[in-house]
Amino acid sequence: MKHPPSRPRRLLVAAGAVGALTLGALAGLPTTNAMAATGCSVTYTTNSWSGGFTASVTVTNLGAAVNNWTLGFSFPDSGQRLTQGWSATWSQSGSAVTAQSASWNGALATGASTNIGFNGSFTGNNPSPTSFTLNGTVCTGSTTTPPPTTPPPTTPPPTTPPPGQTPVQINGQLRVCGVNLCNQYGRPIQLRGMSTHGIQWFGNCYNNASLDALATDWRADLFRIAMYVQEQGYETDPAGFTNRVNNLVEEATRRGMYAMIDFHLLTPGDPMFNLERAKTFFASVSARHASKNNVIYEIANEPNGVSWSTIKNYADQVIPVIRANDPDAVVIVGTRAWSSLGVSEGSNHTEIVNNPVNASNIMYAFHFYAASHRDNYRAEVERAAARLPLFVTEFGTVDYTGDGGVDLASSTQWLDLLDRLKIGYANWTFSDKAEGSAALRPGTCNGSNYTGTSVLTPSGVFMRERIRTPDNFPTS
Ligand code: IDC
Repeated sequence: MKHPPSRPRRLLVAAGAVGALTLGALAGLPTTNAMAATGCSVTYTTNSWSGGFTASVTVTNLGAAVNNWTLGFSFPDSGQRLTQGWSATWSQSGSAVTAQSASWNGALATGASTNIGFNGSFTGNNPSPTSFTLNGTVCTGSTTTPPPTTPPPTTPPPTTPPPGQTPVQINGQLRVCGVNLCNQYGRPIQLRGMSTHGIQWFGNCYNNASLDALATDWRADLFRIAMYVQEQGYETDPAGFTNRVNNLVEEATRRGMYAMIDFHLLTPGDPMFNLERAKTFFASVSARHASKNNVIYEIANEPNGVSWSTIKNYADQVIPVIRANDPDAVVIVGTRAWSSLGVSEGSNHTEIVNNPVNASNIMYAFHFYAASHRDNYRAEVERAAARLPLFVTEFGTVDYTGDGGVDLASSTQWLDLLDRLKIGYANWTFSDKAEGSAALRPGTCNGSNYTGTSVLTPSGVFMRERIRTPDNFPTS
């Protein structure tokens, strides 16, 4: 359910260590008495802990289109320090902070936004800055009194799809109904989309141009955000990775896609190893996104080497943490043996049927790699789908290493089966890694074009073709 806009703010305040400040029209502040019109608005949000904080800064260009930009502001407290920034070149001199655009987010059309961020430290208080400049212009957020020389606002930015047309606008808050995923009209739907690669390695692949292409050229319904826990992931910088995930959820939301937050545990395969991290992470992201209707929580990518009862024990402890903040969101639980419903370790779905997770509105994950997993896995999915709500939160068109050639025949059989059973899926990966499963050709993420097939690998061409066909979501 969508909640009134005031709700997240109250939740944020109740969470204690979180502050939010929005300047200009976005905050619903009166704009009629705004000063002379200027060309930008800035939203500055922080998550702080003892002595440290992460800031998320969204810059919106309300003036003429620019090809690069510099954001400026001053820390109000002398103890505030910038430690590490991303998505821009950050620097601090005295209390003055500047962020210069990166190559991929420098171009901002009129009305376009981009999100950047940094980690900081503080000694006294951690007040948010109250004034920002973009290319030297003070950002008042006003669009109500353009100077006479300013041309009238042009067409909306490409990131704002027509009302009523995005997957989220059509389907709204989702809910598990029997073995299906249902939309706001209580009708079963299938979501089709792409997974990121590890955001610690391929963060540069998720920018305005690539996400626009995913939403409008691929017409994806779903964007899965793979946040590895180990392998240079979350455990190395919990606040930083939480912030990056939050930013990507906001970007998916702006484009009307469902956002799946993947707690990408893999090695070690025992989810209990990461139980406390999972609780901390999901408490934070579920508070932040409680008021949204498009967020799906995937709490354990691929448990392996552990029994189903251990996975269930983990799920029974993590799910209540999410529910406390976001009671109506769908949660997806990984299954035994790399989310194979147990098959890859000689078991099957009946262990789940006999001992289900103690929660409603949940689904179970199934993963496959088409060149490695064939008929016996498909048969098991067909049997399981009659009894359990399933979501294919990750699959590859290649073998289980994530590399090798596309197995077109097996991939087609798999997707035909998922279509028939209305099982949602996310393909591994929307990235330009030099491996068979990556949809983008190596080097694509250094550029600014992500549309069409010339930037795609064979896997990407196949997946785009499958994903961009009309959804025909039921609307009554
Ligand atoms: C693989 C990536 C590869 C990376 C490796 C590191 O494709 O580039 O070096 O992870 O962990 C999964 C996992 C997923 C794997 C993928 C392919 O969820 O993290 O990605 N895979 O091996 N399960 C089955 C296959």
